[in-house]
Amino acid sequence: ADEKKKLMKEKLWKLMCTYLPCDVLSLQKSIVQHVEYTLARRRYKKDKGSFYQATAVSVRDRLIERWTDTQQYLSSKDTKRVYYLSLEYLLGRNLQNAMSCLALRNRYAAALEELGYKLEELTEEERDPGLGSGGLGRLASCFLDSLATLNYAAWGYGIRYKYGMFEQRLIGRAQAEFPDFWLKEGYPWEVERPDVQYLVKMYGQLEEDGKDPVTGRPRVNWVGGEDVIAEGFDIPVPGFHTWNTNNLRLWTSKASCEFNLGSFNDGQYYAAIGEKERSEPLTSVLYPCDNNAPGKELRLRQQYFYVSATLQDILRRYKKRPEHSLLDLPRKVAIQLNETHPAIAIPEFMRLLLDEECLGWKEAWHITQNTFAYTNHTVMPEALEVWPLPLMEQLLPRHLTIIYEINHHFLGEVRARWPADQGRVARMSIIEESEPKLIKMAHLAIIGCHRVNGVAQVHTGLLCSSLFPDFYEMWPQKFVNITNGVNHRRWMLQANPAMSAVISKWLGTHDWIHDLGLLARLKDLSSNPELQRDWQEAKMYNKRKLADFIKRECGIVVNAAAMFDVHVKRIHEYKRQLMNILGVAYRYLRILSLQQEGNTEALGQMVPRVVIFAGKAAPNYFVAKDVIKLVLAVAGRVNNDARIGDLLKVVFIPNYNVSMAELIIPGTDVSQHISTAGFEASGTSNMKFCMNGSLLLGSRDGANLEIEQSIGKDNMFMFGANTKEVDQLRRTINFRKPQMDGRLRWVLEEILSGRFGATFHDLVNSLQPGNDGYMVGHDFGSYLEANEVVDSIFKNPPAWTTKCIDSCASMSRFSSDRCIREYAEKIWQVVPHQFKPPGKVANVD
Ligand code: RUG
Repeated sequence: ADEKKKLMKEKLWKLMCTYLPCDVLSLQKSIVQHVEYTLARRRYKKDKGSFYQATAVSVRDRLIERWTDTQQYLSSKDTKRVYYLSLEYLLGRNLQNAMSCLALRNRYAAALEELGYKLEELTEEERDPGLGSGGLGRLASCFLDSLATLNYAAWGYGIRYKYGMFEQRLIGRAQAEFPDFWLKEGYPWEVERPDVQYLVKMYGQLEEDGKDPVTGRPRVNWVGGEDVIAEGFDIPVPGFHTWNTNNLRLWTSKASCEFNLGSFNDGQYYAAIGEKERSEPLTSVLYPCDNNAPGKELRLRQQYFYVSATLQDILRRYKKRPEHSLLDLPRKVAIQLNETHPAIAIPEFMRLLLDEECLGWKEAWHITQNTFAYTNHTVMPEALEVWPLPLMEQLLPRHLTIIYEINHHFLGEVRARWPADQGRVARMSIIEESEPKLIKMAHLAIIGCHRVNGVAQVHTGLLCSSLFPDFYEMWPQKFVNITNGVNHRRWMLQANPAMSAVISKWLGTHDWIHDLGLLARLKDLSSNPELQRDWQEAKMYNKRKLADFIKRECGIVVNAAAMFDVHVKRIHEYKRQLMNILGVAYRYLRILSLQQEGNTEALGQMVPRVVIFAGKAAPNYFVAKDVIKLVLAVAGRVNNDARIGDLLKVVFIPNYNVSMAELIIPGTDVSQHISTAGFEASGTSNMKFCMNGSLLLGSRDGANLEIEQSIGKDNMFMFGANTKEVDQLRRTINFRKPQMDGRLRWVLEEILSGRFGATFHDLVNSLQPGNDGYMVGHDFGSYLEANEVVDSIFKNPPAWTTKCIDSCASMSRFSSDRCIREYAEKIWQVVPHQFKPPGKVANVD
């Protein structure tokens, strides 16, 4: 019997160690088999949707081999692991990315071609999982890609929202929101893990239960309440041209009535079903706010649910090795909190260590502080999360007692260091003594973590000087800056194959894909007319693609020879789309007035522009929705005015998302990043545009400043007040009544006169001196002047192209690879571990 068992084991081992073949015929077989057997569809029926799904599953099969190998290897090495906790991920489409990572893109394209499908067309079948609302979620996805590519042992954890970021449609010249049920056709990249389930408890009461015999601490039992089950879904995250494949685990909520069979047997069948109904919506919907805390009970429940499941999972994995002692955990585990959204992890981890693992307070606190780190992404007061204390008490009574205790110990330290400074104690407390009392999650995160980082130099500076100066004074070594970065493989190689081919041709190598520093060599060539011609052709190709898309989506015909001026991001007052559209209205009025004057010379000097907007406004953010209305109103007026012709067109593309960004960014000449200084923590699309040979029109804010340092002042169109000036202006906003720029006054009067349809009283009023907190009026003049400089240089294509090439060539610092290496070194203390596959695996693309 033993011999039989051994043979069986050997057989199984052999079979499981057989890697799937990747020649064209095998890929075809695998695709067709998935159409027939996995999807149960007729393979001879032409159906792009099925063939996309089957191709995706075929690619996923090949990812899974690498994924299990990687995980097994990392376990065997007992490496330190990084866990990235984010409530948002904007993954974008996966098919192209995964194929390029596996170096199988060309083979799949060939395989599909023979089956009658174009890979590019199948790619379009993939729906973006909109599991994030803006830059924060996209950053998290870029990080996951770089972590895998650089061979760091890292997992992402998040929520598998059933409804992602809402679908934006434009109805009656306004934004309308529709649910985004992104899972409608299923999601072929995920693997359900019914075997990975955890119970998460909420509500209930605390009962005192004597003293712990070991630690001597009073023991409390958290009883009653509701249990919800968290079930994991895994998405493999491939590295580029490495076998290493990491994991993104997303949690979905399930009712725990499977555990309450008693209810059924008690005749409470309907009550049990009711419980199921109540638990499932927990992970239904993503709150679509960006830089704004929704403050809803459901949001806190989502945060806790996901954090609790994640930490249970991390501890279970850690404890699998008997030699692992909890005291050593920070040597093996680093947990990064992406914003304060998962900050409830601090008291939850303490609870698990104190109540489940029976550690003493000191040990538990030491482990927690040395394991966690926190990234802050905003200084905006409305985005800093606070939770009403009564809500915390009701939902998470045990956590509230732990928060009290953390605060008690912490304030003790503050008092010891600054005796008799009661003001400081009140400022630094986790609890705001308001009515109702509030729990400040940022304070909790700073106290509970060993590192706090901002996401651009100016932003980190503000954290230390304005937002958390007391904490900075207490723990200066805790605060570090790590400027954001983006995954250039997605944003250049995948999104812009035309420009990437030009780069590879002129560098004579593809190696820049691994080492973006190599781009610097292009600087010596940037005025070479032949390189310029290749560059301009690639840009024109991308602009034509974008023009076709605009015609299809918006019914507006634009001239690809015009300057494509793009402003795409969440709609927010601080991002100042309003200033842009007022500038557009000014341009329109000026063209008309020049025409009236018969000033043909000035008209002849004007550069035709297509001004393109895209972005979503939070559904309850009425000012932002008004801005969209104004953009659409101006667009309606300008585009239908026969006198304007090609000189000006205004486009608002609905439902901006990652895959649309991949189309828009490469087709852009100039892009706008014009937030009020001191408000945009970093911005990351500025980096993507610059990498794609677009010049930036930017304010002195966030990462714009560092981009300017890297690419040179002459290559960037900067304007407006800097952070200090804005701060000063805002302090005196109620006393000063500055004269409004005459051009702005003209535009506002025209708007109020009904020239653009509705009169937009509220928006106009928000710009009156005293009300204009985002300094639109202050910066408007310098903004228009910067725009004139943009025009004048665009008229000189060689000068323009030199700037574009020079800028792109100077962007290596903004790769997420650099950024992740900094996190690894400054915060996580981890090194890469690359799995070497058995035998020789050639990169086949
Ligand atoms: O607004 C910030 C961006 O400036 C930044 O680039 C991005 C990634 O760091 O995060 C954005 N953000 C901040 N999104 N939500 C928040 C606060 O909840």
